[in-house]
Amino acid sequence: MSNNCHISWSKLDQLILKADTILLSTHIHSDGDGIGSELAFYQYLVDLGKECRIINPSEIPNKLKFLDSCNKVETFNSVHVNWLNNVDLSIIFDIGDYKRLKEISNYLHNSKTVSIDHHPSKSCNFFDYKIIDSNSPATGFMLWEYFYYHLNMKELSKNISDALYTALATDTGFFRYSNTTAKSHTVAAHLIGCGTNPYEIYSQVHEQRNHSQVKLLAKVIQNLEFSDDGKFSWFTITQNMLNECDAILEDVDGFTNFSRSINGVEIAVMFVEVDKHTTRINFRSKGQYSINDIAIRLGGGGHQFAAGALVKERDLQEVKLNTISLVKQKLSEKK
Ligand SMILES: [Mn+2]
Repeated sequence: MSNNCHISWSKLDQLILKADTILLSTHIHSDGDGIGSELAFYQYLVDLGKECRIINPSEIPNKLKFLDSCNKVETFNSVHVNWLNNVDLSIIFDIGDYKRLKEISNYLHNSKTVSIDHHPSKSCNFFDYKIIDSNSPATGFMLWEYFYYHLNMKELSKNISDALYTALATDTGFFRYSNTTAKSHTVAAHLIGCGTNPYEIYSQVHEQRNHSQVKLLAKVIQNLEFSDDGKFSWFTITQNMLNECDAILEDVDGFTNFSRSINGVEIAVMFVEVDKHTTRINFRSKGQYSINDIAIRLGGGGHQFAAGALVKERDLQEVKLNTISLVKQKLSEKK
């Protein structure tokens, strides 16, 4: 495999070399890419003899717990403050915007901070050093390049391999989305060669749906709405619906992709009532229309065809009307 990697990793090596204690973290509502990247890097750093902790702003999703059989992923609470205040180096994966670290971002002023990310970076000076590759399908893919090319690690342990495979597979929709390339498959093939079993990972991530989630999906399907031309599909999940199905916010994962999968739909949007004054919006596009510009206008961000926003201090109906009109406007513009 040829190395077409243009990233300079040497600075990261120097920072790791100088650090004794290292924090790893990722964004709130962590996903397979964030958790996989953290766990792969954790294993690498512990093997180097570093004191390392993974502390995230929110709980690890149930469907990813199989990766963390040793319970290394912690959720931030006040007992971590002292450790965070004294940490030498913080490496943050897949963050997009440092605000998605939530409270953790308040305690990193004494450490060197590094962002490793494939999101288009929001211009901010929060991090001392940023390693960004927005052409990369996943942050875990970037780490694979670091290990394989920069560190010449041609053999990866199954722990690291499973974690990186999960990162790459989940961010590419198991090698279906438009960010899937020949290189994604080449990397996957290498990881399978290191012992990863693709079906085992797929089954863990996508074949453990609980009954609450299926009940909620049934409600969503019944309440799907469409624009007149059928290009735009949206749906709403209220707190009432969650309660009726005994479901939690994590259960809505993948629903927007489901509505995007409908014939003719180009843009799918999910509205989730987080509380009376907070709405979470997810955007998915089939690839003809970019939607992250709308997410950014609403205070969020993300990738060109997969983005989101959390809108506060406005009620659900108002947020919906505003967003629906922005999407319809986008669809009426020339491509
Ligand atoms: Mn990612």
